[in-house]
Amino acid sequence: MLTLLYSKTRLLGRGRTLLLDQYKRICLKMSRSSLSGKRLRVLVDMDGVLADFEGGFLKKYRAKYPDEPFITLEDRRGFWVSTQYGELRSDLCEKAISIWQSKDFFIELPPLPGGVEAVKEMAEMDNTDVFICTSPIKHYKHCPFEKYAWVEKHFGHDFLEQVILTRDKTLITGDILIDDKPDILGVEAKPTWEHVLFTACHNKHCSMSPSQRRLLSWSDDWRAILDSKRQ
Ligand code: DGP
Ligand code: MG
Repeated sequence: MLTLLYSKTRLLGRGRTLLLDQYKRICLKMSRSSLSGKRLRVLVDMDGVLADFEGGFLKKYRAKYPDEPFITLEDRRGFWVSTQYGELRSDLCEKAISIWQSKDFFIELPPLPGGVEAVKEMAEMDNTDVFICTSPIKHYKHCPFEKYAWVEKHFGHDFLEQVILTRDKTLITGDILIDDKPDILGVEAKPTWEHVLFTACHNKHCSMSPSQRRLLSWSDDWRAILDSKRQ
């Protein structure tokens, strides 16, 4: 297959060698997976798992609206920040939304402790593929660009290959999805992955089904969770 690609690329001219690099990388990945049997595919969420969405939001909200009431991280309940702010006072819902729709919100989110290091370690593990699987907000002016920029900033340019932007994570196949959203729903009723709930200020009080597992933080034993899924 590679020989074919080489000759095809020569015909296409030198300017296409970048394409060849891309093909080579894909072929290498394909041959690695067929030679070594089943590889573990780990999907890792970004906001609330790798990037501190809640802390970043509160800091910018308080800076922009210093005279308005706010909700401490201790008092956060429910996944949707805007819903809880709207319950506090109806106009605060829009004010909350204005924070994450602003330029530089996503790129400036601080990393959560240990997350970047853990994902880099996972990516180096034998028979393991790791992808950052994140849902962009529908106000797309800044968010998708800044999510890529965040990954490049903290993981380096090559890791952009591992980014999956989707509003529906049930469509993505994988063995594990580490995510702070308690209910991950979409068009696929039976996703292939096991959802491991990453503990966050908004979900720590949530009750869970006995079979569901949590990762309390990146200091928790994520390696054991990965190992439990290996054949
Ligand atoms: P994810 O972490 O991939 O599940 O992405 C969820 C996104 O939704 C993340 O950017 C945080 C954002 N988010 C949190 N609260 C709200 C909210 O109340 N409204 C909207 N539109 N987005 C929110
Ligand atoms: Mg999240």
